Amino acid sequence: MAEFDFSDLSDEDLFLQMQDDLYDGLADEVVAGVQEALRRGFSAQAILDRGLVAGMEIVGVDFRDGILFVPEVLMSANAMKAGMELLRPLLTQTGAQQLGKMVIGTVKGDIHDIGKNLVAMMMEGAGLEVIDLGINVDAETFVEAVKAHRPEILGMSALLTTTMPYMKVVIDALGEEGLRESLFIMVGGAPVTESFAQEVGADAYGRDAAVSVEIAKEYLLRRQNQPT
Ligand code: B1M
Repeated sequence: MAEFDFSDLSDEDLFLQMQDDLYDGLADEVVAGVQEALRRGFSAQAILDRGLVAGMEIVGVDFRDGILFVPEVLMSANAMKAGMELLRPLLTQTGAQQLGKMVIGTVKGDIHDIGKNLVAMMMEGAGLEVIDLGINVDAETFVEAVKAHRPEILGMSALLTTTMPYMKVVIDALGEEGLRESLFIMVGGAPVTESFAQEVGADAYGRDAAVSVEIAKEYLLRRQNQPT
């Protein structure tokens, strides 16, 4: 376990320490930092924004610049996931009635799942049942999941410029199976943009997890209020 005493730190230093520990891939320390922030009454969203996501942004920059390499980034990712696990109950707990169902996955060729997991957790928290297909999901698996679960919403995540075009492959495959029209398709991930979402024929672009939840809720409420 972490031996560092987090309780001595100011709030600002606590979050800076969390970012440092995430950068260094120290899962136990990240967990201890998150616990301390929760003890101080910070919301899950604040801990994500000021600690975990902020830390991962620094990792991303140094990864891009060749200062960090895959094994180190993997350790940071694991530390982030450990911190997120503590936030999971807060993010997924919902007093809301079941709003609808969503199938989500990271597209084929892509193994990045932190953002997708965050979106899934926050969707659950908003009252959606989420079927998470995981990473490296091919079009056939998306199609089969839509047939099996009949969700109102399908979400796709991609973090690589080389994998984001696969979103169109999935949307086309759903069209060929006659499943496209009944679905609201949302896409997201760091390289995805509003115009890319339109290009591939998605219904919405989710800039981040919070925005994605708002878009999904708005769509489901609109749908419920539509005369049948
Ligand atoms: Co990767 N990686 N990586 N990586 N990695 C990026 C994406 C990169 C931008 C880093 C860089 O160069 N700066 C770069 C991509 C460059 C590009 O394509 N233009 C890159 C690269 C190159 C690679 C490899 C090719 C490296 C290599 O092998 N040489 C390799 C590819 C592996 C593969 O997928 N085939 C690789 C591997 C890895 C690790 C395995 C080490 C690890 C992933 C671990 C894991 O996910 N379990 C990793 C990581 C951690 C990153 C960075 C550093 C962080 C990603 C992350 O988790 N961010 C990333 C740098 C960056 O993105 N700036 C990078 C935190 C997360 C909360 O944000 O995922 O953006 P994000 O999710 C947000 C929104 O985007 C949105 O909401 C989320 C929450 O707010 N969102 C959605 C995401 N999905 C959504 C779906 C929706 C809606 C919203 O649907 C409805």
